[in-house]
Amino acid sequence: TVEIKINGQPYEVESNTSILKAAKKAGIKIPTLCTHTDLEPWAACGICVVKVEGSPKMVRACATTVVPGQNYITHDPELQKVRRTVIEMTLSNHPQECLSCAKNQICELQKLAADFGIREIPFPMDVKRLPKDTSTASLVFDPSKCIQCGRCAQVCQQLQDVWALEFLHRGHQTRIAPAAGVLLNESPCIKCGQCSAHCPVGAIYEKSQTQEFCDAVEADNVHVAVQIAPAVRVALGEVFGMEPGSITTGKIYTALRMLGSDAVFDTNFAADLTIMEEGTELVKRITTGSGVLPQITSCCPSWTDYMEKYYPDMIPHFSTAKSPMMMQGAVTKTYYAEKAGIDKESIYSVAIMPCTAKKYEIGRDDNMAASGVADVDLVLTTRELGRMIKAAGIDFANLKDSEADSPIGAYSGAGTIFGVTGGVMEAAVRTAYKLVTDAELGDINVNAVRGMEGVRKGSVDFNGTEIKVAVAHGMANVKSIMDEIREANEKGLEPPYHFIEVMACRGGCIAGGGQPYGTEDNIREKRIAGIYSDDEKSVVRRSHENPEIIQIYKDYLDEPLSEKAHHLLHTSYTE
Ligand code: HC0
Ligand code: SF4
Repeated sequence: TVEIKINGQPYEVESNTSILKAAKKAGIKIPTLCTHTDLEPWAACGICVVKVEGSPKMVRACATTVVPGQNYITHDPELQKVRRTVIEMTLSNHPQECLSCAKNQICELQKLAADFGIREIPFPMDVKRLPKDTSTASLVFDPSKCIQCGRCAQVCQQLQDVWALEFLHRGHQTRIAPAAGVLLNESPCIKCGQCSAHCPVGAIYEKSQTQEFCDAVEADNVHVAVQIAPAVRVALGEVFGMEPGSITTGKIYTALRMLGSDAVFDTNFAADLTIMEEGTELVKRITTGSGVLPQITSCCPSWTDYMEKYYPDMIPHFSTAKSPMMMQGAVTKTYYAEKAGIDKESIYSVAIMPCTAKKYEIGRDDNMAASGVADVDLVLTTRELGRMIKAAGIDFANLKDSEADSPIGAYSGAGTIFGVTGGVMEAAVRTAYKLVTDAELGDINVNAVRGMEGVRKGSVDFNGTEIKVAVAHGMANVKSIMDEIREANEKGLEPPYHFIEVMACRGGCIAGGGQPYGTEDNIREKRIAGIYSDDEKSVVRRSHENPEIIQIYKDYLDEPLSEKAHHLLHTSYTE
């Protein structure tokens, strides 16, 4: 640590930390628009300027490391004037459409303008309107609202290694856009939505489809069946002022019924179903030598898209199991429809997801493959559900809990941990162990695959057989593992692993691109703790012990990988 002063007060801070972070630790907020704790600073916006006592220059707090003994002035009239001018210039070149903006009330520029008490815009310019890019099913990119802070491009490049977004042109013409000026759906974009989750203003946001939900609820003879994803339950509360990580599953079920849903199910049920199929597939690959190893998870649609674009040679490694969302849709329109005596054509199947790529996933070909009609009709993000609940005047934080509907609503703790990085792996291990050894795993918490390291490798002892596993999250972290597998394949070596889990977003779905704004590592940790505590509180913690899972195989699917299961629950990939 080093000793510094901030506004004359002594502090001991970590060496090599930035002035911005040191001040934050000391409880002093230096405003900024371009930095984010997920990203390296690149000093774009110029709002975080501070003074070093004794020096005539102002420095940018985000990109300047503390020097022992220095005294930093973070707030004085001159600094405030500089910051105010930058904010006024930004506002001058920004559409004045706050009332109808996707980020109204949560926009960081709007907040700064409010904090600085800006009452008029001194240099109003004619804002150049550029067309909105609505080319993907997931996102809307409105370049007119872009303030060139660069966060989206940094996220897309640093965290996701996709490089769909970059700075085009130079000088005052600079703007952020897909490389080479193409539309987003013509770019390498994987629809993860991390750009939208990091945009401080309303320049990139999810394609809002809440009206479609309202229309379905209003329509005659439409049976609206909704599922909620694992990660939604530990984040939605944030929209209503609850602590990140608060488990609100029962409140969400209640709210969905108040919004007019006819049946409320849980994607966690299908996560258990995925484990039955994907776990059995894994065990088959290990014990019979049919199919290549390692098996790689395929439930993250951004990862699937990325793999098809960049690692098509890995297709044989991909589990053929559909994602839980797609499985839930498939059994909603078949098994549930038959049991409830409802015509599948009249069911409108809605998925509430922490993810923008899930909107893209239902456009993939196999959405029609199971039931003959669309298995999932509509995907809404956690943010969209939050808005619908607000618009309906529902006091979410004080709602009573209710239960999901049968026969596809019950879930185990293994199903819920799908929402965190390493969770699919851990859930699979809990069931694969039973399938291989015919005994139950002693310590059910598989700590080897937990944590926030970008790549985690470990092994699990299956009664004398060592099962080697690896987990990667944040798309930029997947390369080292894929290269290892590719090299082993090319040289004809033993596969380095048996099973790999990949999630595109840092932390897994709990930090998906459709979650409430403001996701940073401290929030990720709280949501993850919420998920693990949901698992710990569950009476049933292994997918194969979920009574509704046992029932669906008995009544309908026969056994994992049966012909019917193959038809309804498995998919294929294209180069
Ligand atoms: Fe996920 Fe899923 S865990 S991808 O992160 O597998 O979005 O929450 O719903 O489908 O279950 C997202 C979350 C899901 C799926 C599940 C998987
Ligand atoms: Fe990049 Fe993901 Fe945004 Fe696409 S959705 S531009 S891949 S950050």
